[in-house]
Amino acid sequence: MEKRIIAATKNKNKVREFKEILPDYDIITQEEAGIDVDVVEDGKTFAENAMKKAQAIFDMTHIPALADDSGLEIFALGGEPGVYSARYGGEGLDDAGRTALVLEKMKGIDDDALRGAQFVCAIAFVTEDKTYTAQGIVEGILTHEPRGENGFGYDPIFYVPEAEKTTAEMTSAEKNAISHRGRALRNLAEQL
Ligand code: ITT
Repeated sequence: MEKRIIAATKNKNKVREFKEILPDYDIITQEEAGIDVDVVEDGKTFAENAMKKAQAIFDMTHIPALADDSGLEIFALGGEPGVYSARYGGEGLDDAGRTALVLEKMKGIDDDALRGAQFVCAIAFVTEDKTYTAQGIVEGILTHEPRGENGFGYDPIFYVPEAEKTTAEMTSAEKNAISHRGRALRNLAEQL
């Protein structure tokens, strides 16, 4: 199978992790392919949104297109922010603002047993003759304050008990070994 893939994402951190997790593939960015589109993410599920992104970029390029729709589901908040993870609290917030908002919403919920959350990653890979899907999940506990400088998004507040670290305190190799994205992409690789 052709090893060249286009990453159907505008998130540079996702592209970096795609390359780390799938070193055998030649992964190019939308920027490198000269594409600047914002695919409307109006699906109700991660899987639906991943499919929309991969299909749209494949249709424009005819290069096998890999999309990731992912996010943080907090059990005590009924699964919020979920598919809205990237825009939680509105467009004006950055990663630090969104993690602060999560910590604010979790104020008063002090027992770790009630601070459970999961990162979910849905992958869609659209090629000329076949479409593949995969999903990965990692469970953790929300911290009370940000910890660690690595990763992106909600990593500084996502503590993984088995590792005794937040995903922002892990090296990228450590994170990829247990992460929702690592699990989903390794599952995809097995299908290819
Ligand atoms: P694209 O749609 O262009 O791929 P995006 O950042 O908007 O980029 P999503 O809609 O899938 O992507 O939103 C995912 C958000 O969930 C992301 O912006 C982070 O806030 C959060 N997230 C996903 N994976 C994460 C990870 O590994 N570590 C920390 N936060 C993560």
